Amino acid sequence: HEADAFRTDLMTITRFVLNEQSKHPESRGDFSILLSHIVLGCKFVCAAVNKAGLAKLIGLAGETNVQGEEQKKLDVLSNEVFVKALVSSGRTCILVSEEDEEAIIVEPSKRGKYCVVFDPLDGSSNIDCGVSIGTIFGIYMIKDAGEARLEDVLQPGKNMLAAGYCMYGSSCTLVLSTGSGVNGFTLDPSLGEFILTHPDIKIPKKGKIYSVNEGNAKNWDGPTAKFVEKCKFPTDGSPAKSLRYIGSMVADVHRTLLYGGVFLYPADKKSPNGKLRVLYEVFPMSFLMEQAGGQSFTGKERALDLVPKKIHERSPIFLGSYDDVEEIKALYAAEEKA
Ligand code: P6P
Repeated sequence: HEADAFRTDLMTITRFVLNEQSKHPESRGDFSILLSHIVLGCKFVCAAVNKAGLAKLIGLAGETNVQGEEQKKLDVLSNEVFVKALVSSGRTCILVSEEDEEAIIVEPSKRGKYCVVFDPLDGSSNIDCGVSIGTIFGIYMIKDAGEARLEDVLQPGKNMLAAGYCMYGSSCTLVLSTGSGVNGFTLDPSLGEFILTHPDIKIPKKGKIYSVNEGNAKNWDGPTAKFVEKCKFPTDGSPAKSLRYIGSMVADVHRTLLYGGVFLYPADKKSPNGKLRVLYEVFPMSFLMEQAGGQSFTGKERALDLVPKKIHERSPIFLGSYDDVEEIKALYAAEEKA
C-alpha cells in the first residue's frame, strides 16, 4: 500500500556525513568517525533524558535511588558520556565542556586532530518540568598536530569546521552544519538511527517573533531596550511581534531557525558580558545561523569574529533572521555615533 510503504531511500546521518566526506577525497574519514561518536553520545543522552522521569535520574547528585545507587544528575551523566565517547573516538586532543572548569587534554596515545567544545546538557535547570533541553557542540581543527595547547580552542568561531545541537524534546532532533548548509535529523527509535527530516534549513529573512527574558528589562542598555520597544510598538505600521521565550537555548534557537525571528541574550548591568558562553553556546549557534542565511551579533561585532581569551568566557548575543539582526546592529551603530 502506498500509504504505509517504507521510505526506502533512508538518508541516515551516517550516510549523510559520508557523502559530505566524499567531497573531500583527501580526508581519511577522521571527521566522520568523530561525528559518529558525537551521534552515539546524543543517542545515549536521549535515552537517559527520556527515562529520567521514570528512573528518577533527575534530582540532585548524592541522592540514592530505589536500588540505593548513588544518583548522578543528568548533566553530570551526560558529560561523562560525551567525554568518554569523544576520547574513545581517538580523533580528539582537547575537549572543553561546560561541566569541567579546566580543558581536558586527551592522553597522547588516544589523540587526534580535532578539538571539541560542548555543553552536554544545556538548559538542564528545565529538566524537572519537562521543557526541551539539548547538547550543543562545536569542532575545531588543532593548529599544529602533536601539540595539544589551550590556544587550539581559543580560536574565533569562524574557524569552526562544524557545529550542531541535539534537542531532547517530544522527538530527538539533531541539527548539524559541516560548513555547507544546515541539515536536521530526527532519531527513529525503532531503527536507532538519525534520519534526515529537515534538509537544507534556511531561516526566514525576517521574522515575527522576538525571544528574550523580559524580566531583565530594567537592566538593558539603550539599543536593546529600543529594539524590544519597536517589537511591541512598531512605528512603521507593521504588526507587533510575538514574544516566545522558553528559557532553554536549544529550544529557543531551534524555533528561531525554523520559524524565523530573533533570539537575544543581551548584556545588562547585572552581567556586562551577558550570560551565554562563547565557545559552546554562542559560537555553535552563530555558526548554524550564518549557515542557514541568518546572522549573529554581539552588540559590538559579528559573533564568529570574537576571539575568546578564556574557555568559559561569556558574550551578549543577538541571533536569527538576517533583517531582524540588521535592525539591532543599526541601533547599536547609532549609539556608537551618539
Ligand atoms: P535566563 C539555561 O539555563 C541557559 O543556559 C540557556 O539554555 C538559556 O537560554 C538561558 O540560560 C536562560 O537564561 O536568565 O533567561 O533564565
